[in-house]
Amino acid sequence: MSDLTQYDNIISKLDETYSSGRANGNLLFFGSSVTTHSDGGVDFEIRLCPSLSHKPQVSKPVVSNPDGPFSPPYVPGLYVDRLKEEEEEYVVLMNKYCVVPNHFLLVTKEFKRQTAPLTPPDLAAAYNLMSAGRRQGKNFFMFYNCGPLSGSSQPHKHLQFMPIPEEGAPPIEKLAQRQRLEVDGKAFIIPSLPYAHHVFRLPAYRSRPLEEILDILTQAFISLLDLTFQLLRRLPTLPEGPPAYNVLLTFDHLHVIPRGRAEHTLSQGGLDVPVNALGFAGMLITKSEEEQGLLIEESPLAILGGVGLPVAEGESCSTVESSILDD
Ligand code: B4P
Repeated sequence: MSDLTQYDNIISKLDETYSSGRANGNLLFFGSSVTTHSDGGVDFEIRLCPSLSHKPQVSKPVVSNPDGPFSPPYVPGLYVDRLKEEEEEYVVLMNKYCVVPNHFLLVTKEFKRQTAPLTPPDLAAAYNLMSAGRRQGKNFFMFYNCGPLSGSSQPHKHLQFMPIPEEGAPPIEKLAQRQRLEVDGKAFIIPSLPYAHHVFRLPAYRSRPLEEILDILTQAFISLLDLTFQLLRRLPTLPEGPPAYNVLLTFDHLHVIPRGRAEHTLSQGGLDVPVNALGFAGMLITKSEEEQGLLIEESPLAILGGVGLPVAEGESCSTVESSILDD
């Protein structure tokens, strides 16, 4: 059993690190406003963030740290703490370019690639951070952008944690919660979503010993990844580069969404809309009112369909995998 107090310590340091990071100029906050737009049963959160157009391009070389911002020396104002899960060491950093306060990152201490799948320690650390948040009345979900086509921009492995209101859930997660499953312990798809995806319903928070839940989470990830690769193998042409997919983790579900493209080109105006895992949580971001209008006109679900992969034939039913849960 890993040391859970390290997770509590990290969560309790977030507010202060966020405030001091902003005050000393190491953490840049971009103000935004949110509109809800319903599309195909999903209440999409469309965030308008004009100041994001002034954000520097992360592809530019960082003079202060040639190994990248997620390797030492860390910017002191963004560094929260380190932690260890099994044999894996991590650091927790505040997101430098923050749209939602307290958005933070879990970064591998040694350089690992962002094209690598999540490991059992990655998943355990994510679940433990979310649980520590819950113990302190702070709700987070985790997202992971795997591979260049998934919307990632940093090559060093990092999982991201997005705050959400207590009792709240990202819009597509709410749709997953509404699915009535005939059996537990099987991957399922949400029939109304027009892109390939697989979801696994996790045992309720604290309904089983932590070790058991973490084991189920690992088995669920392996099972969803296997389904993703089966789907990729059936495609007539593989998307370019290493396999790309997004992962979302809440207390109730694990979602894996394979990607075919990093951006969707809007049919009106030809603008390219980049989409990361947050898009598949039902949260899209735009930098201008014009872009926001065009995005809504195009339909958020069509945009997700444009950057995802087609649903495999025969996967229209809601459960798709053999059981991994012991009764
Ligand atoms: P990636 O996995 O590589 O990519 P990303 O989340 O899509 O963010 P990207 O970097 O492409 O930024 P974008 O303009 O799309 O994650 C890298 C993460 O590291 C990001 O969170 C990034 O901000 C952060 N980062 C980069 N350099 C850093 C440094 N030196 N130190 C610490 N952290 C660093 O989006 C800009 C911001 O808006 C991002 O924070 C993104 O997560 C957020 N965002 C995007 N869509 C959103 C939505 N729908 N709602 C709320 N926020 C949203």
